[in-house]
Amino acid sequence: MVLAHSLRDNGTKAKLVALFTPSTLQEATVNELRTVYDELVPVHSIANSTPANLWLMDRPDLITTFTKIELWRLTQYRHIVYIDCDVVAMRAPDELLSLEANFAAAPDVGWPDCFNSGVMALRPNLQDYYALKALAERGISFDGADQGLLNMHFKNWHRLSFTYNCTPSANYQYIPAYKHFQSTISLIHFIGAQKPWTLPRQVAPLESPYNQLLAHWWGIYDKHYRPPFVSLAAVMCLLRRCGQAPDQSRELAVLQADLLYFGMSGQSHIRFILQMSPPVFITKPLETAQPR
Ligand SMILES: [Mn+2]
Repeated sequence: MVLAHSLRDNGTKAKLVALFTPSTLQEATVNELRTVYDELVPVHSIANSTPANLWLMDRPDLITTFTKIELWRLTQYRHIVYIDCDVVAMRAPDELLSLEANFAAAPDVGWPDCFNSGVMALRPNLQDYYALKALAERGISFDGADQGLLNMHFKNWHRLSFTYNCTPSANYQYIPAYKHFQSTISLIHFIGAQKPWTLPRQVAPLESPYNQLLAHWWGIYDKHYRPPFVSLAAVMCLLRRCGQAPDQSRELAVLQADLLYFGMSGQSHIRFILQMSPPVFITKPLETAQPR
């Protein structure tokens, strides 16, 4: 959602399409996607049935990333600029849609002879699709995920500038280069197991490039999804009123309070506050209190 908003806020003229796996998403989530994407394309999830190499990276969570192969089957599109959902746009990279190359990507910061598969400009075709599918079925991928597999297939890739897939969350950072090229960055990619939505809005030190980019991601989220400011006092008031409500309504009140105060990512925060200071919740309710 943040990715789509960041592209639109930066004036993209491209049609925005989201790939999704119906088996793993709730209908409400799919409907939410519909509000920002022009088109949704359901795809089957493709798991790696021999995932041993994933453990080399300690990333068993990447087990179904072979699903990206489905991109090459979408021959209804001539060009696709694929962008991972953990990317945020600083400007719209529309020019990538008119590249001559069959396949283009930016170097991976951990091994720059390989490309990072979080941003790819490609032309769907069944030849590549079946070749990639065959590799996937045999579990051929040096890292057990899509990136290893795709790098084994596309050996002569057209190199895109790192500004199209800048990865500030990597362990190694070349800060002087970041400062030098900062104004030309198109896409920021939050690689690794930690994602902006699992991290707080503000992380110290605030001036570090990574933490500023994290705050930028949250800025877009808040601009589009955080309701107008609600004070913590108002939230606590709401919780107090539900103090003696039946369990189910209490649960609802906690979620409602989370949503009001923290936005969608804050669900654990209110729960944490309640665990730390249960009196807030046990306070004798007003006689007239109605569960909300
Ligand atoms: Mn990614």
